[in-house]
Amino acid sequence: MAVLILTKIEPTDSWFVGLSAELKKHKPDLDLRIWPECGKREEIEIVLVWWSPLGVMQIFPNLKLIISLGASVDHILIDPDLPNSIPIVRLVSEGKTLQMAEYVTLAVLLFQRRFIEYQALQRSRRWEYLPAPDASSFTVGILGLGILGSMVAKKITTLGFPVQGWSRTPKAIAGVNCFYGREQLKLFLKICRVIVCLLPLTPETEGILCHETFSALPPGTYLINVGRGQHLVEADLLSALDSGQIAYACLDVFDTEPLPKAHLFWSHPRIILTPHISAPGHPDDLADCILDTIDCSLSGKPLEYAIDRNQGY
Ligand code: NDP
Ligand code: OXD
Repeated sequence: MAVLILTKIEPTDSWFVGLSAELKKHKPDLDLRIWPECGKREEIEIVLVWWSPLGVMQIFPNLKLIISLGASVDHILIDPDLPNSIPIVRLVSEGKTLQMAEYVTLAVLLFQRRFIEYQALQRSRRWEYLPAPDASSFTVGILGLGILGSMVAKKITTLGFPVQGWSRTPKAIAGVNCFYGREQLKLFLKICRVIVCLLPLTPETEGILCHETFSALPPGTYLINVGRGQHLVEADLLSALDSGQIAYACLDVFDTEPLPKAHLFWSHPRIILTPHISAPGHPDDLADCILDTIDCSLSGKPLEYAIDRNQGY
């Protein structure tokens, strides 16, 4: 039984090198191969995927399990030749979840305590006081209350921010005002001072960060997008920043990654951006999760983070 890492990213990328080393360290007898050096195709039973070249997954006749090397699976489901009926499991680890909670908490605090404006003042050597709203009046709204959204909600409530969340199905989370479904979206947006996108990318959620959504927010709301670049209609964000409907945006994900050098977002004074690093996880922790999933699959146990292909996440 061989396991293949399948990605378009250079195999020399440090994240992949770190992960491969940890997998070998945790399980020295693992037959781990890295695309395109896959050896005999019929020996590959498990693929570890992050943006695979399209059409490749169908060439392994004995494939039994697809493991995403991220929390998301949109990069797998876009393959038109994806083999049917093979379970797809996403990568969920405590380390990744905590990193996401740290990232979003940091961005919320940067906005609430007006650090970006202070940075601009610093550049022009101006000593000025900017009043900051109390946390208790700064409602944080989280789109997506899954593994990541619910942990972010939990961490942020401990700092005294009112937190509300929106999901597809009803939820009950202590301390979080929960909304669900398209019918409740506008009601949810109405009092948010910050919105955080932690949705999976599906046909229902694509383009959700658009003019209509921004218009339902109070003027001067802050945006944090850590979901997917395709959730955001970029032109609508630029207009909302121009009009002040969105005050500032913190973006970690983009329609095209890496973000093209000429893109307007790089130098926009009211955008802070990071290169998809909010929650990469720790290689040893990720290797543990991957090997646990492989063990479960081989011993026929239920796969905890298997996705529902019909829902797309
Ligand atoms: P989960 O699958 O655990 O949670 C997804 C949440 O989104 C659920 O609450 C779900 O609702 C909700 N949702 C899905 N579709 C809709 C919809 N149509 N309307 C309203 N709510 C909806 O995912 P995770 O929390 O683990 O991850 C979320 C996303 O975060 C990933 O898919 C990925 O895109 C992004 N991510 C980004 C990273 C980065 O580095 N920037 C790192 C990791 C993840 P319900 O609970 O009702 O099913
Ligand atoms: C992702 C991840 O899905 O980094 O973006 O896990």
